[in-house]
Amino acid sequence: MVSFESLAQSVIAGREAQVKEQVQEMINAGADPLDVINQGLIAGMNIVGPRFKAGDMFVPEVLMSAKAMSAGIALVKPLMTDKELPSMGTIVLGTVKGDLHDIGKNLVGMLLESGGFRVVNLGIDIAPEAFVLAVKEYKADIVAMSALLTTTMLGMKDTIELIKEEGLNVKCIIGGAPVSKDYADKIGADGFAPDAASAVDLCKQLLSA
Ligand code: B12
Repeated sequence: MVSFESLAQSVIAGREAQVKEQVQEMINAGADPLDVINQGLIAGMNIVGPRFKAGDMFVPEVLMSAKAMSAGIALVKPLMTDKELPSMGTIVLGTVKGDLHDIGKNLVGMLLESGGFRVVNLGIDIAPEAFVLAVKEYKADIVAMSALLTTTMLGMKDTIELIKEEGLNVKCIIGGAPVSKDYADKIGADGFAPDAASAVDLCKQLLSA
């Protein structure tokens, strides 16, 4: 059987076809789906995150790795019960109202997923009411909002206000090029992260606190 180390390397290299082949081979050989995920697929992404943060890997490469990892997970997922699927918590993710930028948000989503979180990606142009509905429906632990325009950043404040008004027990984090730690503090967000790898650390920190 192909080794977990070799599967992890295929994820790091972003070779989707090879990842699928190796995962299928492991499934056929009777490997434990959870081991395939943790020791192969996620182990690979665990190398990608820090490399990206350190500037040794760039956005297109990270996207390819994340896509390869997701393709592998899609193959093993049907073999597992919901109970077995590793989950660090549920995160509702979206780009705020009026904003159509989603490259960074999707990268954040992929790294969070590879970090073991269940991610509900609502997409772009998400109104505060839609965030609130999703938090209730998916019993989210964290709401993660992205904005790339100075004009749409205000949507984050509106969403946090509505969440507080509704009395929901959920952490709110924000990110995107025009957003800062100062802005997060100002609007009462629980956290800010400058990039996708830091977003994973931030969520782990918030949920372990
Ligand atoms: C690609 C792009 C587009 C694409 C978007 C395609 C898509 N599917 O996303 C298109 C062409 C559609 C577009 C449209 C527009 N754009 Co545009 N766009 C960009 C561009 C060049 C890159 C953005 C990007 O993808 N970066 C790469 C990703 C990986 O980085 P990122 O988004 O910052 O995400 C990282 C972090 O911020 C963080 N992060 C992101 N989200 C989150 C969320 C959380 C919770 C956390 C913790 C972290 C986090 O992690 C990510 C990964 O490390 C930027 C310029 C720039 N350099 O930022 C302009 C830019 C954002 N756009 C701009 C503008 C003005 C527009 C338009 C208004 C242009 C127009 N006149 O039509 C429209 C607006 C459309 C709309 N309503 O949203 C301006 C914004 C100016 C401002 N300050 O408001 C910018 C800065 C360009 C500029 N210098 O003028 N755009």
